[in-house]
Amino acid sequence: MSQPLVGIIMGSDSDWPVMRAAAQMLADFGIAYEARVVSAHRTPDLMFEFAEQAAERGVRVIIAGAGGAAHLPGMVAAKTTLPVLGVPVPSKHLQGQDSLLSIVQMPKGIPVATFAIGEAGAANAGLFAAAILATTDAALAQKLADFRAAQSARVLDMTLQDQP
Ligand code: RP5
Repeated sequence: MSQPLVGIIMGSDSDWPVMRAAAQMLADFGIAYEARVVSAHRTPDLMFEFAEQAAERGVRVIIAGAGGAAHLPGMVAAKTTLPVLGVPVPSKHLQGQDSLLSIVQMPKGIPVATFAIGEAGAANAGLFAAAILATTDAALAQKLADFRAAQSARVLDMTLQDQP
């Protein structure tokens, strides 16, 4: 794959089944991405290295997913001015509400765009990354418009069976 424009990172390989939805969306739009495990608390030096080097490597948007005390998106955002999109991964005991609150409650000054818990959030983060890149890519903007039109057409075609 060519030079990644989007960096997808996650705290553990156990996050991948959720974060894969972001990768799928980017792949569907033909956007070059990279996906890797970078843990805030298990590999903090790697996290800083990734965040510090992402922009100079050509990455334009970072999607960061984590579960539990999910500080990865915020810590990465602290080390780069690239847009960071945070995805709360469902956790075992609190179903991702801990992840959501950890990611969304960033103090003033370091923003993280926070998405829904789970696969919908990961997919939307992929779409949002596409929207950011589309601001300077007319062909990608057209793909996004086509995606929306196809989605609307599917809803307009919906029929409800077995109505009493
Ligand atoms: C977080 O801890 C990860 O993002 C993951 O959601 C969670 C559990 O990690 P594992 O114990 O499955 O590696 O750092």
